[in-house]
Amino acid sequence: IGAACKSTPPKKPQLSISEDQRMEWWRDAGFGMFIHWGLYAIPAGVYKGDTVRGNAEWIMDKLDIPVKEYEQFASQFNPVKFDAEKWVSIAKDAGMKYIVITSKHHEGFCLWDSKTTDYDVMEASPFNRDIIKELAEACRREGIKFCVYYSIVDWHHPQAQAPLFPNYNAGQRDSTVFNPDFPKYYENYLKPQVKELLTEYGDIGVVWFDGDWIPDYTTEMGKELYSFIRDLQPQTIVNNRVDKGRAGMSGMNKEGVYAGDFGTPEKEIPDTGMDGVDWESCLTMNGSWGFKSTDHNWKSEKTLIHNLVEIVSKGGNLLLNVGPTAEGEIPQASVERLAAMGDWVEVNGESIYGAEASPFEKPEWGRYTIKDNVLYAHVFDWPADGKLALHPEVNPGRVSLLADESATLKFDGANATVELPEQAPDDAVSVIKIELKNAL
Ligand code: FHN
Repeated sequence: IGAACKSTPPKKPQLSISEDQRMEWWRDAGFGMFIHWGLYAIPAGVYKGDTVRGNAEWIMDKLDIPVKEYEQFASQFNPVKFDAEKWVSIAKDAGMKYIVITSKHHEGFCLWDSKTTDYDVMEASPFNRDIIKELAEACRREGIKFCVYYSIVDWHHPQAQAPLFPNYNAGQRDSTVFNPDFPKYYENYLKPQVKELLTEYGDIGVVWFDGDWIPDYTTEMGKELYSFIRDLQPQTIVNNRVDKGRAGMSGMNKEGVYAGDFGTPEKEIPDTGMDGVDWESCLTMNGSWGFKSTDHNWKSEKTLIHNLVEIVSKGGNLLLNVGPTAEGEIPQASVERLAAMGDWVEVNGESIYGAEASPFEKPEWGRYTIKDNVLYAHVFDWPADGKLALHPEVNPGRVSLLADESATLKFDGANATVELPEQAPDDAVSVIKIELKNAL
């Protein structure tokens, strides 16, 4: 009989993977790039002579720009200098292992070709290129995990708007305002968009939700969305802002049962680590997530390296932000700092990747990390007397300076002190590798 009967291939069983298996690459990665990019890069914090206070990506809300007026930026969005390969190599050279890009921020403009809306880079802008697709492919070519940020808040969609301010999104700031149509937005717009991102762009490392604070979004939706993603890509990690557990900018969950795989401290580093809790501090290099033309208050590379070491020494990850310009370039000030971080990580990365918090209190002169029974002493400030007093429980074998193996370090076992090389190195952070005789 004609064509052979086509048997439908057996449905691939969804691999049920454990949480530890799912989190393994992320726990080892330690360091990722956050990218805040959207129409807000065009005003870059300034509109009709007014400069937005704080984050530039909030300009639509903070300067009360009506939806119809803000939409005009879409026709101006033409980042001709966007080069996904270049962005990925900047991240990779910095020692970053994953990239999280704002696929859709609160403004509602989608950086991918969505079938749910024309308010996206393919339909509404002259750029007409699928940015999410290009970045995902560049990440895969370079072995960097591709991840997406997705905003639950949507200042452009009428069913996600606060009804008291039909043309403004200012109502989003009023946490008592409810939009009766929000469940329709959630079911018919938000979920289909998340499904597009999880089914049309290959493996997604992390879905980084944001906008969890709006009253219309419920914990029932959050838990359902988490399971929805788990079904689409069992290996994908989801942050805690998918649900309603986050206790403010500290980023950790309050008491209760909430969905999400890791906590999200924002623009801050927790005082201490938390045993058994996965968390990631997201930090900016200046004061704004989105590109802000007037904000030149850049953190030094030394501060950024200290931030990375501090976070890893407490068992967390650092998600460090860049805000590309409307032309599609990562600001030079960010590029320079990331290159300097990369130089440091190239020499000292073994004390960061896969390293964990040590059982010791942080010493005055710096921070400890630990991995495979090796203690890494990160020296922020060299003591004047050249003697690093180590924790009395430290019982090392060999000690060496990661940056300069030739430097002689004397170890006085009795007092657990490491003597420094004659000339203290001028690295932002020097790392002493202390091989421990006994497992801690
Ligand atoms: O409102 C957003 C803000 O624009 C930015 O995206 C940060 C990044 O974590 N999250 C929200 C503020 O908490």
